[in-house]
Amino acid sequence: MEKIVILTGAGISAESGLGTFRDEEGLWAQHRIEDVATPEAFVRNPGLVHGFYNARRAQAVKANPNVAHGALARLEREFTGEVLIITQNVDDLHERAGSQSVVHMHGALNGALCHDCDHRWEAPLVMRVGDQCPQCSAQATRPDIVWFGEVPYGMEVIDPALSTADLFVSIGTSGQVYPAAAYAQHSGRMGARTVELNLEQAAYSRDFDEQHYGLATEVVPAWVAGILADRH
Ligand code: BV8
Repeated sequence: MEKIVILTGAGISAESGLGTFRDEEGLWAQHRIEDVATPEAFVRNPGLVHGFYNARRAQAVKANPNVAHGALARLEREFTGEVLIITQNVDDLHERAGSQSVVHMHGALNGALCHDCDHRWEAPLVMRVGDQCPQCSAQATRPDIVWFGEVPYGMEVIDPALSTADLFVSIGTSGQVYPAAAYAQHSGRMGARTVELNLEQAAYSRDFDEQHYGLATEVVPAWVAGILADRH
């Protein structure tokens, strides 16, 4: 059975109003990664880090999936083979668009974690320093996000999927964060055909067999329609 593995990044949620990271007005232009997206930053200034994720959580709750998220959910429904989405994004727009097979390799804004007892629960809209873990009552709660220097989630699903994919498609990512940035090369070496759907050429575009550039809301639905047409 044919298997399509899709990697998504901030670009697929850009037209839902959620900031990307490395575009000129992106999140990393407003905050230094070292100050808000590393474990050391959280130890140094947990209030600042909670504030950064509280703001993004509030924005994500107000955002709506766009037609690119919808097209991927359609692909999963109508494609005769298997579809897996590996997302670097921490919003839940893929799920709200109807996708069911989604791996959040960098965690999720709607997840909370206790760094004392490893308990996980649905994050409140606002997380504060001093909040108690519902399980062990320690004041040790953090966003369930994978920061730089931490091990991404879902590797036990991702690695086999990359090795068995027939088609690997990367959507709306600048390919600058590892290990995700190496996925196209890895799956291509294992025999997958690799496709890049992006706003413009990225640093790692040469890793792909095929590229389609433009807004995700235009390029992704068109690409999905092509895939489904070829298989009917
Ligand atoms: C790890 C947290 C070990 C949540 C994030 C030196 C060399 C190589 C690697 C390293 C190195 N030094 C350190 C590392 C490792 C490090 C790393 O890669 N650093 C980089 C900066 C060099 N990686 C790690 O630490 C990772 N962990 O390596 O552990 C390990 C490895 C393997 C196995 C076991 C253990 C952990 C990385 C996770 C960090 N957390 N996020 C959050 O705050 O969101 S990363 C952050 O960047 C987000 O998750 C984001 O998704 C991700 C990638 O960014 P993009 O999604 O690509 O977004 P970006 O803005 O960059 O690009 C947007 C794209 O969309 C652009 O192409 C743009 O053109 C396009 N676009 C814009 N608008 C549209 C559009 N496309 C279509 N339509 C539009 N409308």
